[in-house]
Amino acid sequence: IARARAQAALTDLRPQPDDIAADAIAGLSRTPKTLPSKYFYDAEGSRLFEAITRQPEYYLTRVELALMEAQMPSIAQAIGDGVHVVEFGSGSGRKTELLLEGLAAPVAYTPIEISRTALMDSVTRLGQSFPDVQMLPVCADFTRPVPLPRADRRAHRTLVFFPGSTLGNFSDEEAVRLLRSMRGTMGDAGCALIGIDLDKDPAIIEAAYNDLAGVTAAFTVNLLTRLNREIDSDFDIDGFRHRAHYARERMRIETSLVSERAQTVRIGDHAFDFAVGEAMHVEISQKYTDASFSALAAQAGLRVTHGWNDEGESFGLRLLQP
Ligand code: AVJ
Repeated sequence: IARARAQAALTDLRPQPDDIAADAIAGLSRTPKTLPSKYFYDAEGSRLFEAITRQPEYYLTRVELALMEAQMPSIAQAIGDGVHVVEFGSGSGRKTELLLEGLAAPVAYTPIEISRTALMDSVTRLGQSFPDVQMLPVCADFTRPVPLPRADRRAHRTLVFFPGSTLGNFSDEEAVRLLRSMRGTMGDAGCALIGIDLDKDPAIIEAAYNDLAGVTAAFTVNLLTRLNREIDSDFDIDGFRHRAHYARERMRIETSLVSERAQTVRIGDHAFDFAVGEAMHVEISQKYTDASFSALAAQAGLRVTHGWNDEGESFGLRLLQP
């Protein structure tokens, strides 16, 4: 019965399945060559990302969690009661628990997630810990506008939750588009709580994306393993090396796979030539200052009304309102 109920609550917006081969061919046809970072997260990629968050150099997750733990009363006060929490991505983890625990009487929780399994795992787990919170999962691509399921009448405000500095994986243009879509989801009375990694000493940032154990390198190279398995590509896994560099002028980590030698990669009947040392762009992780983040939010019609940083000013949470 519990299972039937959970399924009845699912809003399935039938996200279009990705055309991974077409995306890879389009990316490799560009100069410089690129591959979309959204394809990092297959089962192995998700496992490797979890392992990254436990590396000593990768401060982001640890600092954000500690920040939420320390500031939750103040965050809850700024947000108020009777909220419908809408998380962009599936929150099965500690951050979502801290938010639902710390808010004053949250009414409903909607994770928006493209993977049906990740989505249902998240609401099953959280539904057990928060029996009084209505679980209203939506299976959709959160980069497109998503109509929300109607929550209980006690919900009078929508809170969009987007932790982890995941916004940083989008270009400024894409980030503004995403923030605009959040603005639409939250409505005039709503707000958004967003986690952002802050600009700081480049050595600290670069170390976070070049951990000594090599977990981030394995995460990056796993993209090629996944493509070889899922599309008809023949990347030589040992022929490419992970490189993550902090481009200070652009305030972002730029991650590439660098070709170790001159080589040709085939996808179906397409062939792509790589020069020795040629860098294929695979990911950006944008860092922010107060000024750069406010400017980005402003382009989406949002104001930063509250902000919390850890003591080291390393990571921040921002509350945005129309
Ligand atoms: C998923 C955006 C939080 O960019 O820091 C971590 C992904 N990539 N190490 C980030 C990632 C390499 C991560 N986020």
